Amino acid sequence: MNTKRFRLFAAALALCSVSTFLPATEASAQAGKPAKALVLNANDAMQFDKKEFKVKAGQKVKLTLKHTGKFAKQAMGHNFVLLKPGTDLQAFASKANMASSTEYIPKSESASIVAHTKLLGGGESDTIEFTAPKKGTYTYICSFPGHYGIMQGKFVVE
Ligand SMILES: [Cu+2]
Repeated sequence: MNTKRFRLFAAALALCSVSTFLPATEASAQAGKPAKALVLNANDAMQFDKKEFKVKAGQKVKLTLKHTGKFAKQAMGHNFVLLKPGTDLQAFASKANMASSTEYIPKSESASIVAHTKLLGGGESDTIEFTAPKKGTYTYICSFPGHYGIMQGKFVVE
């Protein structure tokens, strides 16, 4: 097979793998569009500055979490953890509390996590890119011990 044919073949394969995750209309409507940039700030008073985001299914999302405070991450660490609908927040958080070696991302619960940032201290930021999952209302939290009760919001996929 020549190179040109091979490229076409590879492109067709890539399209097939996308369409297994999303209905064809949603995937094709979002394909090739620039990522939607979202910014979420977290501070030393244990607060996120936004309570809701709205994106489209299949849309590329580029999310930046900024810790605008001054405290070290051991004292006032923040992250962004996007959870699948139906996740028991309390159960997830208690697993997260014990996961200090993985910065409060519990490996045993990875099936409940859509995407997450690193754990940040004051002045730090982290940007992650992911594809918005299927339609639904997802919850995001900070999984640092004791934070999720206040530090949470809705991530609505339309
Ligand atoms: Cu936090």
